[in-house]
Amino acid sequence: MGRRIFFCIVSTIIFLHPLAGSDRIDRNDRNVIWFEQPASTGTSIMQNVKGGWPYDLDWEKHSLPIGNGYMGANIFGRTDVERIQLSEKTMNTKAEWSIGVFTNLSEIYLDFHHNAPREYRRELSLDKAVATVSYEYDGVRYSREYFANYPSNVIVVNIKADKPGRINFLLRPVLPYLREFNEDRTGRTGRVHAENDLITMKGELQYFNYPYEAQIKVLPSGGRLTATNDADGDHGMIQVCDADSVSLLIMAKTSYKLNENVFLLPPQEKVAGNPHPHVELCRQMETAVAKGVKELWNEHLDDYCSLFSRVSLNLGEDRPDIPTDKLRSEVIRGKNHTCLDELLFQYGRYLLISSSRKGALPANLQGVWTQYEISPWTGGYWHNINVQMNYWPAFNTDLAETFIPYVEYHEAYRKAANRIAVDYIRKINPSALDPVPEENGWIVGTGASVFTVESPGGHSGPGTGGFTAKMFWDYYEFTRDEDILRNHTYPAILGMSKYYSKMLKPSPDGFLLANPSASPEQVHNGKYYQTVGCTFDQSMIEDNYRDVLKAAAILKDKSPFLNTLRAQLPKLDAIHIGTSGQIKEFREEQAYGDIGEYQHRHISHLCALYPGSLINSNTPEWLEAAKVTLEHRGDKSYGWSMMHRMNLWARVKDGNRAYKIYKLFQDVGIADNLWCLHPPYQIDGNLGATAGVAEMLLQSHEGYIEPLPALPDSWAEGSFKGLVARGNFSVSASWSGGKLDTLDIYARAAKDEECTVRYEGISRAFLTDSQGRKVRFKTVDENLVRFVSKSGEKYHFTF
Ligand code: FUC
Repeated sequence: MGRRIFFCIVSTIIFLHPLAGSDRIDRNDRNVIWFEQPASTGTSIMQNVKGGWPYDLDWEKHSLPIGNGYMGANIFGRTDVERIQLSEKTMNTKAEWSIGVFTNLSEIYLDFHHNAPREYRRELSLDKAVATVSYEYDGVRYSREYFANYPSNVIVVNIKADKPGRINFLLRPVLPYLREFNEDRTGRTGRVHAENDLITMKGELQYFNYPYEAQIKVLPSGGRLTATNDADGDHGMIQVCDADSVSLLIMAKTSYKLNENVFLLPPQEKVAGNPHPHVELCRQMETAVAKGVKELWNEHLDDYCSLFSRVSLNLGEDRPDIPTDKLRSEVIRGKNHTCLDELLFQYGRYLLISSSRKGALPANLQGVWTQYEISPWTGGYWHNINVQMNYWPAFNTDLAETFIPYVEYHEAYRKAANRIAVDYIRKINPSALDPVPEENGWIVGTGASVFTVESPGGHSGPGTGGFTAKMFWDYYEFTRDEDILRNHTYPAILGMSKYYSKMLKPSPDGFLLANPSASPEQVHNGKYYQTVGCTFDQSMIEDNYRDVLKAAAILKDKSPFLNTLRAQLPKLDAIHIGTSGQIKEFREEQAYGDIGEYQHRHISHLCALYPGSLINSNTPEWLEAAKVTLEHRGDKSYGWSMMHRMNLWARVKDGNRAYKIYKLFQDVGIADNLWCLHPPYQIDGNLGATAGVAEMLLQSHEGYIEPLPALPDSWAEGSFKGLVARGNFSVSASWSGGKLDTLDIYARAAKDEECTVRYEGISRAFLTDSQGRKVRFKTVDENLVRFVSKSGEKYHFTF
C-alpha cells in the first residue's frame, strides 16, 4: 500500500491543557500478562491466507486484546510504528456462506520511530483491564496505557513521557480491505479524514448495505497538532509535535441495531432506515471529552473491577518475575507453575468481560477481535458447542451479567428461529405441526451470525437447540432470580420443548427419536454421518424436558402442554452403554469406534455429562462408561475440544486427568499471549478453560454444593474466593494438603434456600453464621449435610 505524498495542511493547533494520568499497575500483581519485547508485526495485515486458515500471524499470537463488548483493540506495543488494530462487533461483510462475517474495522498506526529502546516492557493487567507499554529512548522514559471503557463506550490511549515536550508521532489510521462495490456485493468503501484534533473514518459495507464510522480525538497537553489530508481527502493523518502527553479517544459504530428484523429481512433491508451512526458518535465523543481522561479511567475501573474482582484464585505459588512467554516455555518443558494455571483462569474471565456486555452483541467465535476481512469461520455464533462454551464460565465465575447479550440476541432472533421450527416440523413431521406458529417453539442450528440463524441439519442435529436452552436454565439456576426465570429462561426453554415435542418421531421399538439426527460433525467413511436418535440429540432433548418441568413447578404453570412432555420423557431413551463399556454416540453402534472418527474433536454424546446433567453420580454405570469414552477419544485435540474434555474429566471427578489436559492445553492449545488457538485463534477454548478450572474447584449440578470435587495433586495448597454454586451461593474455600481448611458460603438468593453441602467428613465440621453463632445442620450422612440458609447470610465451616 503506497501512501500518498500530496498533502494539504488543514490546521495546526497548539494545546496547553493538562492531561490527567491514570494509576500505575502494581508490579507484583499476580494477574498480569507481560513481555520484554513488542509484538512482531512482520506479516502484512492485507494478507488473507488462501487455502487454509491464517493462523500463523503475529496478531493472533503476540498482540494483547482489550475490549468493552462493543469494540475490541489489539495492542502491539511497538516503539517504531505502533499498531492498534480496531474491531467493532457489528462490522459485517459478505462471507462464503452469505451469512455475514465479522470484519476488521481499522488499523491505527502511530509512527514514533523509537528504534532500539531500552528497558522495554509491555503488559496487560487483568485486575484493571489496562494494557501498558513502557521503555526508555533517547534519555526519555515513555509510557502508554490503553483501556476500553464500557460505560462511555470509548477506547482510551494515554501517551506519556517523563520529560516535557518530548512526544512526537504521526497518527495514521488505515481502513483495510477497501474494494469497489461489485456484483458479488463484497464491496466496502471508506475514507479517513483529519481535521483539527479529530480523525473521522467513514464508509459503507455493501452486502448488508449499511454505513460505519469511527472517530479518533487527539487530546494533547502542550505541543502542536497538524492535521493533513491527501488531495482526495481520503487519507487523513495528524502529526503530534513536542507534546508533554497525549490522549487518544477512539470510538466506532455502525447503523446496525439488534432487533428481529435483522434476522427476518433480506440482506439489503436488514438495517435499512436506521440512522447513520455519525450523530450518535459525535454526541458520545462530546460526552467523553467533557468527562476527561481521568474520569474515564475511574469510570472504567469502577465498572470493570465490580465484575472482575468478584473471584480470586491462589494456587500457592508466588509469581516468579519472568515474562509470560518464558513462564509458558518453562511449563512446556515440564516445570510446574501453578501461577500460569491461575493466570489462564483469570484471563478467560477478563476476555469474557471484555467481549460480552449488555447492549452489545454476545461474544462471537473471536470474542470482539478480528484482524481479518473474512474472520475464520465467519467469526460467528456456532451453536454446536462454540457459543455455549463461551458462556460456560459466566455463571460459576460470577459473571452472569455477561450472558445478557446472548439473551438479547436470542430474543431478537427468536421469531426467525420460530419460522425455522415451523418449516422444519412441516418438512419432517407435518402431522404434528401446530396451526398457531408460536406453538411450534423455536430452533437454531449450528451457524448463526449477527444477521442470520440457520436450521439444524447437515452435520449437526437438533440437539443444538437444547444445548442452547441449557444456558438459559443455568442462568436461572445460578442466579435463582425469579424474574429471570419468568421473563427469559422459561420462554426460551419452554419454546425449545414445544419444538422438540413436535419433531420427535416414534421408532418401531416404541421410543421417540430425533429423525434426522447427527452427532455434531462426526464423519464416517468420509461423509457427515446421518442417523436417527443419536445420543447428543436425545440427551439434549431429555435435559431440556427436565429443566422445563422443574421451571414449570417453580412458576406453578399447569398448562396441559406439560403433560405431553411428561408422557414423552420416558420414551427418549438417551443414554446407552456399548460393548466396549462406552457411552454410545449412536444407537446402532456396538463397540467404541464402530462408527465415526475414533478421536473426533467433538465428544457431543458426553454433553449429557457436561454441561448437561443426565450422567451423574446417581447413574454410576453411566459415569464409568463416560470415562471409557473419554479414554478412547483421547486427550489431545483442537483448542476448544481439549477444554470440553477437561470439563468432562472434572465432572467424573478425576482432577489429575483434568489437570493433565489443562497442561496439554497450555502447551499446544494456546499462544504466548495466552489466546486459545484452535488453530486459528478462537475465544471458546479460553473460556472453556476458565470453566474447567472452576469445575475442578466447585460443583453443584447434583443438588448439592461440592467443594474441591476434582482437586489435582498439583493444587495441594490454595484458596479461592467467590465461585458460584447453583442456588446463587457465593463460595470461598481454603485448603492445605489437599484437604479443606475453611469453607464460606454466602447465600445471595432473594429467598431462603436449602443449602446442601457434600465433602468428605463434613458432618464433623463446625458451622457458624456471620455473627459467629453456631448453626445446626442436618447430617444426611457422614459426607453430606443440609441446613436452611437465610437470604443474605454468610456461613462459615471450619474443619
Ligand atoms: C465447529 C467445530 C470446529 C470449529 C468451528 C468454528 O464447527 O467443529 O472445530 O471450532 O466450529
